Amino acid sequence: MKKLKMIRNTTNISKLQIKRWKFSPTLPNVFMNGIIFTKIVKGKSTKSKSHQSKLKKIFENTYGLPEVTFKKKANATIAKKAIKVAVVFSGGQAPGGHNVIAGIFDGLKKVNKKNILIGYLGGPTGILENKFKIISKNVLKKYRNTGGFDLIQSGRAKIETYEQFGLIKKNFLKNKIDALVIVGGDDSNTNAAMIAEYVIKEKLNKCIVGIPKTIDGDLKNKYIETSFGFDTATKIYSELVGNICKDVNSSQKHWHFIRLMGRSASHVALEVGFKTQPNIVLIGEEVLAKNMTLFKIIENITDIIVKRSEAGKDFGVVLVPEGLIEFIPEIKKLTSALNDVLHKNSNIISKFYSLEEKKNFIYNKIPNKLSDLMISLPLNIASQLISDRDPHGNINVSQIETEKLLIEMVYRKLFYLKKKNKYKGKFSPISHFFGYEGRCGAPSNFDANYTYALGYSATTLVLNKLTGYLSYVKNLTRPPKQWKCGGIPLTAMMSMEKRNNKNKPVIQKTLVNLNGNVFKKFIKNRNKWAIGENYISPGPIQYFGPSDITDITTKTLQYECFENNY
Ligand code: FBP
Repeated sequence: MKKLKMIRNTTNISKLQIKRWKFSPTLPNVFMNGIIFTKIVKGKSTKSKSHQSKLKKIFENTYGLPEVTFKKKANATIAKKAIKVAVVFSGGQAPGGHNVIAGIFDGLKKVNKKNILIGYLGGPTGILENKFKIISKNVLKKYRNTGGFDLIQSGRAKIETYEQFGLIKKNFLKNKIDALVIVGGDDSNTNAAMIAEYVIKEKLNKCIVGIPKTIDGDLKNKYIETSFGFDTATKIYSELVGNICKDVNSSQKHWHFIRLMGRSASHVALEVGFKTQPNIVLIGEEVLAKNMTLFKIIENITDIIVKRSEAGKDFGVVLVPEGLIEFIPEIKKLTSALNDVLHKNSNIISKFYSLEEKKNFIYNKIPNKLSDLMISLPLNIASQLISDRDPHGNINVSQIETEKLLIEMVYRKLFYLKKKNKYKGKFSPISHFFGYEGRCGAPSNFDANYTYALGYSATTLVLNKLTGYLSYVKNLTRPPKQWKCGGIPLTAMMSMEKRNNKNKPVIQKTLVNLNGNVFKKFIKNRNKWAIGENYISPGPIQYFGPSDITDITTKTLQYECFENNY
């Protein structure tokens, strides 16, 4: 009877999920047995890479704090007074989020059973609207090691107005919150830095810490080796791309143009490129550095298509990073002009009923050269470029079908070459976009362990009242027990950027380093990949089995670790 009830309760749950609930993440030695035996070692004071004096003025209380590392000590940290901690997800989903919560929860409970964890619902809006859920052992049970952010959801609200800070203060006091952990990418951790500065200024005695999340892999620097979610998401995309490579090599009749998520940096495309070895991998950062026009990109792609066709191969696979569009010099100028017009005229534009009205208004407000470019673009792309920006002022690149733009332009170019008798092949393109498919996947062993450790590390920062820090876990290419944990001041990673037409402090994204190991390795291989069929099909993520297939992390991290001597 008991068994029957259990089966009934789990009819919408896969067997894999049930097995994964039982996976017990391995903690770094500093948190052995789940107990926080840590001593805080403070390093030298930090400074931002750029805009030091401006940032110092904005972050009077949190600028220049020292890096902190955790060392093991003989006695466990014991907190006599119970505390109440809140956690919030902010921005796009990334595999492993639930384990961050599990790490914070378990860390808190080990220190004092009476500690409470609540989760704000729907992202930062939940803090403003005071919508939350109490995280209990029972609630959490079914979310351990699972993908998604569905336990408390997420959102992209930007925290910047006086009224918003007032609401945060009110709700913190009302709920007697001692600390807030913000799990997010560059924009969300910028929110964390602003709130941290505010709570100190207001003498609220609250602790604010951040956790580095984003599948894009661009929240990394000398302190943060990778953001969580990148490992799992790129493994999922690699499986899909690898399958397409197999398919294309079997039917030998299509060109697949596959756009991969990553709103700015091309880390995802590069990683998937290494794992699957397709014929072409476009890298946005290279396009920018070489000032490559759209025309030039199309020429490069068609050169390869023609060469392969001459060898009797009218098929291939092209990877397109979604952020590419904003790296193309003329489109970069165009989007920047559009951002200004959209921001300055948001009230008027919101009243337009039709897309045509919106377009006419906008085209008249940008320089002639740019409106000519806009008119030359395929209609769907032009409309996507003028769609609403996110609350942080970013263009929603996930909605721009760059792969279709490339297909159309390549098609035009091949048509022209055919007329000139320079191309005799058959171009049969198929477009794909892999983005949302990877963001909520069940976390790989790496991400499950990493996020759990990040949660523990955040709890340690909270217990030590280290406000304005980002939790970190390093040494990630070694086994989890050897990982090192600590915190880095959020302000050390900031710079000033133009957003919504104003200069604002933001956490700096790290783009693909064209002088780094990862890109150099790619350059060495890409000509071979272009002409041959060196395709790899890595298959699905493995959760059980030998450690060399279940626990290996990304090529990016392995190459970077070699380069930086981690
Ligand atoms: P974060 O930077 O918030 O982690 O989000 C990354 C991302 O997955 C991008 O790759 C993508 O462009 C964007 O989110 C899509 O966002 P949305 O979920 O709002 O469509």
